[in-house]
Amino acid sequence: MAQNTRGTQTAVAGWQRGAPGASQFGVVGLATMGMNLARNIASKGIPVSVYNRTTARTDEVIANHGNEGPISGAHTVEELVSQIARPRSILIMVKAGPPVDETIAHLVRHLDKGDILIDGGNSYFMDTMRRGRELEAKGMRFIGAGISGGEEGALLGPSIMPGGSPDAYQLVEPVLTRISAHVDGEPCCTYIGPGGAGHYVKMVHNGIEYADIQLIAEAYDLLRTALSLDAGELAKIFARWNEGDLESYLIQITAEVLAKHDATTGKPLVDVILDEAAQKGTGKWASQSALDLGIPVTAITEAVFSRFLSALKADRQTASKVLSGPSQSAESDERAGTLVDDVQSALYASKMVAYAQGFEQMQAASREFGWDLKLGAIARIWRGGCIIRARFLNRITEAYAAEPDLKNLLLAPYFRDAMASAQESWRRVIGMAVDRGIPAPAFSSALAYYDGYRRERLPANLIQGLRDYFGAHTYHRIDRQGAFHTRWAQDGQEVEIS
Ligand code: NBP
Repeated sequence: MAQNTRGTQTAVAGWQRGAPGASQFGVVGLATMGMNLARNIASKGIPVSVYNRTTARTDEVIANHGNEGPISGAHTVEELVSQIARPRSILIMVKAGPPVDETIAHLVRHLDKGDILIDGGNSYFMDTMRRGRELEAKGMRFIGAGISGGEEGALLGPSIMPGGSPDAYQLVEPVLTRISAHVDGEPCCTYIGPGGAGHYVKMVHNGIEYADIQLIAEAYDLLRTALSLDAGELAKIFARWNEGDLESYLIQITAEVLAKHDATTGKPLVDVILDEAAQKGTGKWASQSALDLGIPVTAITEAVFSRFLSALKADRQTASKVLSGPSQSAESDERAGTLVDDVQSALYASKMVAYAQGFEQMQAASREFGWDLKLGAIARIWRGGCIIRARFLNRITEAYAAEPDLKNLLLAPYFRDAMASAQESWRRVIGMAVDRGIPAPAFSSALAYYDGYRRERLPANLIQGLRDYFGAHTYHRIDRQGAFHTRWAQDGQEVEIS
């Protein structure tokens, strides 16, 4: 008998630590994520063998957590492989990039045909497609699984987005669904699609997470700057927002971060944190892929650009002494009274745009790569475990359930109506930000997207005219089929090209 993480006893008939074939699962890479996923698996009574390149880390994990459930440590890959029952299922949780290839190459030498490797890190989806092809050629099966939820999610139940070999998924599904988060009795794990589909969806999840975080930061900055609210007052506002439509993990932790005081200075911790945001690249990949697909994911891309701008701290310090802005004046009492509610509405509307764009990107990728992504099911598995989990995701699931081929979420009745009721506030907030010189790039670009998307006629007619003038790129007419060119600088005559 062993104690699992929830303190209940785990009985595994006949399980013997380290015995050949005694484990149902393997985990390679025991940093934060791998260790906690292995503990999660063991806490469900599923025997798991673990291995880490630096063996001291394996020993440390077994010493600290070996009594939580059936976990065996292995000091070599050979030892790990020998401990796992066939066909073997091994989850790789090492740093994304070359370490994944090195780990696969090392493992493959000791595996048999039919064994299953699962890469649960934040791998680039094109790498996942390549690895799947290479492993399949060797008779092995590969799953690229996006896993979201950070340290706590990995331990208590993440959102899992597995893609790749469907028959391999059937074999590992019982374990993956068991360790995932559950909402309304449903697991936050479902088969996403072939090839790199799982990692693609995780990449877009992270892109939406970037946008969501940027929007929250802009809401904080707008209220802080315009109303001179301190961190404690802002914490209360975010806590209140978390009781309405905005209810989500990110809004909840925003309230907690704002309420925290620094032990050294006694000031709100947020006020002593440097204003330079780092990134690991998944938001940038999401933007790059959207550019390749021709899908305007402006909120995600603005969030990535905003992190770049934040990183130019020294340049901003110089510019702050050189460049002028509007004269700052306190908000009138009248405007201040409604500003908090207006920012709440603007945040919700901008967030709806960010999600609509992310889902449109997944729809385009699904077409491009032949993945047949089920967008409603993706929203369903994001309701729990992951960083962007939110009440609002139920609305997305419902929208796709009502209309699986929905072109854009904003067209679904709930979103259409919510945008209509938020837009006056949204416009007031952006007007105020512009008047006062407060940067709100994600709020503003989301509104510009909304206004562009709902316009039947955009000024691209003039763009086409200009392109035709300087480059003879031709244009289409609204009243006739075919491509046309005007000899602008010659006789001014229009000619039909095809
Ligand atoms: P890290 O991304 O920090 O990677 C550390 C692990 O990679 C250690 O086990 C390390 O072994 C191993 N490793 C490295 Br580095 N190079 C290796 C190599 N050449 N061969 C074998 N092992 C190697 O770990 P993490 O933060 O737990 O994240 C794991 C994956 O999950 C990453 O892809 C990450 O992006 C993703 N992810 C992380 C989070 C999060 O909240 N941290 C959330 C969601 C997804 P060593 O001990 O011997 O150096």
